[in-house]
Amino acid sequence: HDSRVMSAALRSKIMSAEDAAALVKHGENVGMSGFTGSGYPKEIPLALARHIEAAHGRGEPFRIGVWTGASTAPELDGALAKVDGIELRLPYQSDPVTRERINAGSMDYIDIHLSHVAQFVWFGFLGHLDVAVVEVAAILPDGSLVPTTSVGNNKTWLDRADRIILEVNSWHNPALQGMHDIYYGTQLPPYRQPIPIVTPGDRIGDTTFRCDPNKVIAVVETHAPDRNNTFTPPDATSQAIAGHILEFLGHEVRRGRLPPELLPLQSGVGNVANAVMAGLESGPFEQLTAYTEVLQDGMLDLIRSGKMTFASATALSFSAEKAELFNRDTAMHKNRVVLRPQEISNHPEVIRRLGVISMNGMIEADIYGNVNSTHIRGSRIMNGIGGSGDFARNAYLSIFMTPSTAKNGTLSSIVPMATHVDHTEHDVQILVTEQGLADLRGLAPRQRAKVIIENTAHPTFKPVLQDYFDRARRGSTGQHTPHLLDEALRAIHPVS
Ligand code: 0RQ
Repeated sequence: HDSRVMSAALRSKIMSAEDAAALVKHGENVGMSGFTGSGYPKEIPLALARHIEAAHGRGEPFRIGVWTGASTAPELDGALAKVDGIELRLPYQSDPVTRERINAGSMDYIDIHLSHVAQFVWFGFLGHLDVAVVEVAAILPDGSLVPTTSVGNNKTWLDRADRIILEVNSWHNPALQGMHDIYYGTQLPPYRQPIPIVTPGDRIGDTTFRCDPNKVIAVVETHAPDRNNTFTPPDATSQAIAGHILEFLGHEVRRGRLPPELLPLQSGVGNVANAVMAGLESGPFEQLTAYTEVLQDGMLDLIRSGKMTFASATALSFSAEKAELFNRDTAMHKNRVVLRPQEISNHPEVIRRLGVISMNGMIEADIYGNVNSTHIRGSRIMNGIGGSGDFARNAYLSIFMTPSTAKNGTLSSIVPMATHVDHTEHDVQILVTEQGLADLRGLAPRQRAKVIIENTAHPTFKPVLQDYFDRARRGSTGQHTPHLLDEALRAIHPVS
């Protein structure tokens, strides 16, 4: 695979993953590539985990700060968490072992809006970045780097880290070169300029990463596929949620509030989001575009069928099958797909300008429309806020969706008061469950409660929620957002 390392200077730095990992020291902050199971380093984190385990075996301390784009894979988060090698993790994660450590209180976790991470590093808010470990598809003769299936925060890691370790993964199709758009125009306040993106397909940057060869301390060659997501075929609940959203979008077109080709779509991760994409496949809308964070299977299908003309994202997040397909047909897809740094894919300015239609999953919403995306019972982290806040506040339409119940119907996803709020009532316009859709635009809090309970709550929880609201109307001191604080956070139970 030598041909992927085309810079003679960097070819001399090729070594084993074991030797490269030994260059990372206890207490360092490490910026790793990786975003939803794509583009993460495949071998160095595993080798590092072995070094850490050996150090712990000798009674030596060895823990590092792990900064990424978003979630990664068992070979990165899972392996390092398992050996208790992570002191602090940021931003988004979804690994079960990592989650356990965080919730046990033995790992610190900072849950940051994905668009904020890079600028916080530049501002100096997060401390010093010691090492960057970044997967690339090739090192070009001039030392610039061809990104792989995610861009995430890699530009910032490469610019800011003292030392750089590169994994050159020859599994990726070399035709990836040219698909990325790495913006180098970001300045620090007060010198910032507008981000000149006015349609999802606009290119404003370089196709490769710039990289100071003097900072590169190791190059490791690998050949391994991304660890991708599995999607279950849309079930009845996901299909019902998707159906309500598609009907609503059609209604908005008929009312003249959306153009027939809609506006650029953003869709979150998971099966419900994928079901919405599948619904669009058979729906009436043509010439669709996306300005989103991750490209899932459903969106690739829309691109391949011609329903979607262009998609901008920061990562590909495909099933194994679709990843193989994209890797095979990269040359064909690269005119319709662009991957950008996450500070640009999720940039509030661009999202607001384009008028993005944002659709994200949630854990629960309360009867006034405050949304919890991250916590179980106010204290246990699930994954993190991801990009949902970047999009929700700035979108043309901000939609949140969930099945109306969780844990086999024993818990309601609509509650009197959310135990943790990621998206306030001010950022939430539409709530959808399989029961129906609550359009909250232009409604005052008491009106919102009526529509949310009526349209989105499961029938077995509706009477409990209605009873709470009725009593709050009588007993609450304030009647703007009526609440009974001594019982607002209590778990509610279904009525059979
Ligand atoms: O737990 O796995 O232990 O059974 O939460 O729930 O139903 O599988 O739903 O995969 O769509 O995830 C909000 C977590 C939804 C996700 C969230 C439990 C449930 C299960 C997962 P188990 P489901 P999904 C941009 C958008 C934040 C980031 C974001 C998320 C687990 O969408 O992380 O939006 N969002 N990014 O049982 C108790 C409830 C529950 C509940 C669900 N009401 N009470 N438990 N669960 N509802 C893209 C990116 O940022 C990458």
